[in-house]
Amino acid sequence: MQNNIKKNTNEVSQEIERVVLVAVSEKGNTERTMESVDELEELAKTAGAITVDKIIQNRESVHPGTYVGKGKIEEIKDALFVTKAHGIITDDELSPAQIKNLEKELDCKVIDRSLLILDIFAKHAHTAEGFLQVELAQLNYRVSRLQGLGTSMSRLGGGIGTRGPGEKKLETDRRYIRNRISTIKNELKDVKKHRDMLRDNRRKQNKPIIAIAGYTNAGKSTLLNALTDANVLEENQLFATLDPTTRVFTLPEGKEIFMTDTVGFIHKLPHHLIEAFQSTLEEVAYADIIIHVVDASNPSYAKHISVVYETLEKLNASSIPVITVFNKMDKVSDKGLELEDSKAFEVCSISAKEKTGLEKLKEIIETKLRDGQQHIKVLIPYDKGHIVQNIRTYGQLLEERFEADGVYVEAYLEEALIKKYEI
Ligand SMILES: Nc1nc2c(ncn2[C@@H]2O[C@H](COP(=O)(O)OP(=O)(O)OP(=O)(O)O)[C@@H](O)[C@H]2O)c(=O)[nH]1
Ligand SMILES: [Mg+2]
Repeated sequence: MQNNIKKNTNEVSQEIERVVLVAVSEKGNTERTMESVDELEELAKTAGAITVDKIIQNRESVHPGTYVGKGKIEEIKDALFVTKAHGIITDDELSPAQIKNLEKELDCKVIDRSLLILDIFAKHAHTAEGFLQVELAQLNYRVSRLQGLGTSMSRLGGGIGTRGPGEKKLETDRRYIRNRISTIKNELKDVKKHRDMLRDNRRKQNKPIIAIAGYTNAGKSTLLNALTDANVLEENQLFATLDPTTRVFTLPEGKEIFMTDTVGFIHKLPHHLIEAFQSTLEEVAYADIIIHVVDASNPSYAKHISVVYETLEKLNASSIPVITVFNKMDKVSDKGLELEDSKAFEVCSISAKEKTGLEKLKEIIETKLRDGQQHIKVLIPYDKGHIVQNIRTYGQLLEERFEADGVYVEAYLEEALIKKYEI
């Protein structure tokens, strides 16, 4: 990102990193590769770099030694010369040998998609847990690439790939890294314990938990803010949210639920990040319902939907019922757009920003939470007051009226409880 920071007395001049994006389109899948490169450009922008050229090579498979073939390397050299770029960013994760060879051939900084995403995570981490998780992912990425990477890491001097949590300079010494990895893993065990405890406390409150999940930048935080006064950062940036935020939300009929905003998913999410962010990402696996937010104005939304389901599967969350919410409808010009998701039990269209379609969404949530519950209208004698209390806790109390012979209750309650209380 911004390197060569020169401090004058009252001015900081920053040189924006200029990058050439490089991708390999395997087996002629050009359209998909172009979408992926467009996304890579968004990632580079979020990291603070400007894309000055994009070079795509069609190949049967990536070159094992240099990612692209010989002829393409010459083309990249020319592009670097003409555009005065500082380096290249590849659309796939590179092996240590590929990085080393490309650096040697091109004599410039070589960043891959994973390192770029790690860099954005480092930039956006705000909490102790976020810092630890990002640092762990970065160190694991580094330790697997230390051989031959020494020159690269020391030569970078700054910019993408060198940012560490808390602006700490990342070390490249192998022993230091190994020690640090085990320290962080221990610290993360405590963090996980704390997170488990918070989750248990929430469970004890018997409020259903709804996780808002989806592709990065789909509008998850905007939706949480629209429904509650969570005040979560919403930004036109990828991975603005790294730490889950949970808020209590009251549905129109009075039932209280927990809503959790989670970290976004992306195509080719680096496996180091999935491992390091396990405890954050798995919040979604503990939900009763997942609200899957889709940016319907993004031409690649169908691809995003499949990435989200693949990621949910990796997180063991694929059996949780999903409501798919097509968001940013205010930006969709084609009103006849077929918005479908066969894996969701219900879909709806909204604009989180303009707060439209939210009533329908709330109705869908209420209906789903009533699954397996029956509508009851009963009079409960005063000496069985505890039953009313339990209906309040375990069911959905719609009306409660104190009459001469007892409490009149209208509610939704599970059949098993109706039998148990003989009501
Ligand atoms: N036009 C329009 N923009 C929206 C809508 N919802 C969200 N946005 C914008 O989309 C951008 C991303 O929104 P966020 O809520 O930060 O998205 P997110 O899914 O939380 O993203 P990450 O946390 O980065 O994964 C912001 O600039 C929002 O203002 C919408 O309904 N319409
Ligand atoms: Mg967010």
